Amino acid sequence: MIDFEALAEAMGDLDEDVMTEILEEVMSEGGSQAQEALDACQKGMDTVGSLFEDGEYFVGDLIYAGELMTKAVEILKDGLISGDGTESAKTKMILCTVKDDLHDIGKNIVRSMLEAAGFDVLDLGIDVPAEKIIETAKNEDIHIIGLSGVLTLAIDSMKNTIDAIKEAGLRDQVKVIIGGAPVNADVCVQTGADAWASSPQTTIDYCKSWAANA
Ligand code: B12
Repeated sequence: MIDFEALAEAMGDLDEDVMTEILEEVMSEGGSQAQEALDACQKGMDTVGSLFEDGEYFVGDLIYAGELMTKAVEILKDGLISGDGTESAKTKMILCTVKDDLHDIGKNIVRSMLEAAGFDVLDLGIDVPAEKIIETAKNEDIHIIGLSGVLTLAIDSMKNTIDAIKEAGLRDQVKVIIGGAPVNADVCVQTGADAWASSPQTTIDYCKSWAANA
C-alpha cells in the first residue's frame, strides 16, 4: 500500500530520496494512483509554503521544492494521462502565467499533460501581459486560452486579462480556463473565465470538449 501521508511529508521536508522511492513505487504498481501521488506532493508544497511564511524556509528552499515537484511530475507523467492523445491532435491553444506572477511549475505540468493529450500548446511563459495573449490569439486563430497564477494578485491579472480579451472583441470566439493555487469556483465567476480546474486531467477534459465543439 502506498503511504501518501509519507509522500506529502517527504515533499514538505524536501527529502528527495524518500519522495523518489515512493513515486517509483506508485509507477511500478502501474501508475493508477498517480493523481493521488500528485495531490500528496501538492500537499507537501503547501507545507513548504507555510514553513516559508513562518521564516523556517527561505527562497532557496522554494526553488529546491520547485525542482522536486518537476521531478515528481516527470516520474508520474505516464500515469497522469488518460486517453491516447489523438482526438485533439490539431487544436492549438495558448497557455501562460499571468502578468506579475513568475511561478511556472503548475503551468509546465499542465502544458506537459495537454501536449501528451495531443494539443499544440503555445506556451507564452510567465509574467505575460494581456496584449501579448491577444496578439497571439489573433495571429494564430486561437480558441482556447489557459491562464495560470499562484499569487493572490494573479486573480486581478486574470480578471484584467479576460476584460482585455473582451475589449479586443475576442471573447465570443475563445474559451478561457484558469488554474493555480488561489483559483476556485468563486474566482472563476469573479474573473469571468469559462472554467477553472485544479487538476491537469480536468483541464484536458474541458479543452477536449471545447476542441470538439470548435
Ligand atoms: C515553488 C514556489 C516558488 C518558486 C517558483 C519556481 C517556479 N519556477 O515556479 C520561486 C522561488 C521562484 C517563488 C517565488 C516567489 N514566491 Co512562491 N511559492 C512556491 C511554492 C512553494 C510552490 C508553488 C508550486 O509550484 N506549487 C506546485 C504546483 C504544481 O501547484 P500549482 O501551481 O497550484 O499547479 C497545479 C494546479 O493549480 C493546476 N494549475 C496550475 N496552473 C494551471 C493553469 C490552468 C489553465 C489550469 C486549468 C490549471 C492549472 O495544475 C497544477 C498541477 O496540479 C508556493 C507555495 C504553495 N503552496 O503553492 C509558494 C508561494 C506561491 N510563493 C509565495 C511568495 C510570497 C513568493 C515570492 C513573493 C517570494 C519572495 N519574497 O520573493 C516570490 C514571488 C515572485 C513572483 N512575482 O511571482 C506565496 C504567495 C502568497 C500569496 N498569497 O500571494 C506562496 C503561497 C508561499 C507562501 N505560503 O507564502 N515561489
